[in-house]
Amino acid sequence: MNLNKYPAEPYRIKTVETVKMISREERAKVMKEAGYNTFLLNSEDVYIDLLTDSGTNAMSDKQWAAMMMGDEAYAGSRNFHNLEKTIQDIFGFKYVVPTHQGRGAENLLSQIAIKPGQHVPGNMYFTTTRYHQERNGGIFVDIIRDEAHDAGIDVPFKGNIDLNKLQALIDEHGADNIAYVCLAVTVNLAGGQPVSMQNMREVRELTNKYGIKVFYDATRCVENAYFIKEQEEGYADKTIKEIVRETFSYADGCTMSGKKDCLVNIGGFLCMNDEDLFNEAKELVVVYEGMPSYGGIAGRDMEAMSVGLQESIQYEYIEHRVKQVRYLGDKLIAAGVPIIEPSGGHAIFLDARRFCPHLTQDQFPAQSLAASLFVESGVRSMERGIVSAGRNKDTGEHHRPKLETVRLTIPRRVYTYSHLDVVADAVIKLYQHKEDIKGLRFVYEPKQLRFFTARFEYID
Ligand code: PM9
Repeated sequence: MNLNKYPAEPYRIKTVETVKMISREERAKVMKEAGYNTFLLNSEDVYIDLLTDSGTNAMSDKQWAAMMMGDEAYAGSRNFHNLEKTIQDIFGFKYVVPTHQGRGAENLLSQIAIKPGQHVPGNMYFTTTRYHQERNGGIFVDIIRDEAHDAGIDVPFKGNIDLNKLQALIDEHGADNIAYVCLAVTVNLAGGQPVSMQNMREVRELTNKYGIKVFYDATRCVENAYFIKEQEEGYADKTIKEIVRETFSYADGCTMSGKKDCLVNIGGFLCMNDEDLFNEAKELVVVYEGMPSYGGIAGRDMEAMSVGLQESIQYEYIEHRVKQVRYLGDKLIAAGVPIIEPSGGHAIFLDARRFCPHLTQDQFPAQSLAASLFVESGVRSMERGIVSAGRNKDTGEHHRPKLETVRLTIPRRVYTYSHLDVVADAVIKLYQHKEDIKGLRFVYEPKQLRFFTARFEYID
C-alpha cells in the first residue's frame, strides 16, 4: 500500500470488540423482519457497521481517562468550563450552550432565530436541521452550487454556496425575510463535500452588506479544514487549528453535533457571539436540555468532548481519517461502481440511480440497495435519497432529491483498511448482479423524519 496516499492508522489498538457474521439466510430473515430499513436491524446482526459516523467514534485512552474526571454537580460543573474554554480557543466564539446532541442545538437556534415565514437558505438540506427550521415556520431554500446535485461531476469544493442564488433570494424577498444563512461544513447529503475558505469569506461579505446573520453547521468542520489545507491555495502551511479558527471567523455562531468531529459518542453545542441571543438560548436550554452548564449531557461526556475536540485537530488523525475514506472510494471507482465524486470526508455514497437503473425513484432504489448490501455481506449502510428527503410539508408530495444514494459511513478510529477491502468487495460483487435488486413500497410511513423508523415490503 502507498503509505503517502493511504497512511497507516496513527494509533494502536488497546481494547477490541469482537464482531461476528451471521449466515446469509439469517441476514435475509432479519432484514425482512426489520421492514427493509437498516435502522431497524439489531447491531448484533451486523458484521461491518457503516450506518453512520454519528456517535460511533472510538474514544482514546485520554478521553476514557477524562471520563473519570466527571464533575456531576447539577450546576457549575468544572467540565463545562473546560469544554467552554476548548471551544472558545478552537472556534473563537464567545458563548457556548451545551446540548445533548446536534439536533438539540438546532432546536434552540431555530426557535430563537427564525420568525414564521422567513427563509433559511442553506447549502443543501439536512434532515434534522430542516425539520427544526420548518417546525419554527422557516422556509428552507437550497442555495448550494448546481454541481452538488450531480453525483458524477468531480469538482473541488462541491459544497460551496452559489452566491448568485443567495443574491437572487435577497433581491426577491428582502433581507428582513431571511432568518439567517445556514452554512454546513462539510455538506453531508452532497457526499461530505467541503466548502472553500474563499466561499465562506464571500458569503460573509455579501451577508454583511445586508445585515444577515450566518450560522454554520459545524458538525464536520475538522474534515472540512483538512480539505482546505490539502486543496485550497494559501492553506498548505497552516495548521488545522488555524484553518478551523478562520472558518468560524466568518460566522455569527454555529450548531455542532459532537458525535462526529468531537470524537465522542454523545453531545453537542450551540455557539454565538451575540449576548442577547445567548441569553435567549440560555432561557430555552433549561426547557429542553437542562442547566446551561450541562445541557443534557453528563459532566464526564463534556470532558471527553473537550479532549476529543483537541485530538481531532491533530494533523495525523485527520489526514488518516479523510484518506481512509478516500481509499474505499478509490477502490469502488477503479471497479466501475458509480459513487458521488469526489470522495467526501466521512463517507462514500453509492449512486443508486446508476447502480439500479431498472428502478424508478418511487421504488426506493437506494433503500432497496442498502437492504440488499446487508443481505449479501452483513455490511450495514443507510439510504440517503427520496426516503430521507421526506415530504413537502405544505403539498404532502415527496421531496425528490436528484441524489439518490446509499451512504457507506466510516466511523472514526474504528475500522481498518482490511474492513474497507471487505466492504469494497461486497459492493463490487453486488454490482455484478444489480438487476436482482427489487423495488420497495411503504408499509408504514412515519409523519416526520420517516427514514428512521419506516417499514417496507418488496413490490412483486
Ligand atoms: N447526522 C448522520 O448519520 C445522524 C442523524 S441522521 C441519521 O449523518 C449534520 C450535518 C448531521 C447531523 C447528524 C446533525 C444532527 C446535524 N447536522 O444527530 O442530532 O450530519 O447529533 O446531529 C447523522 P445529531
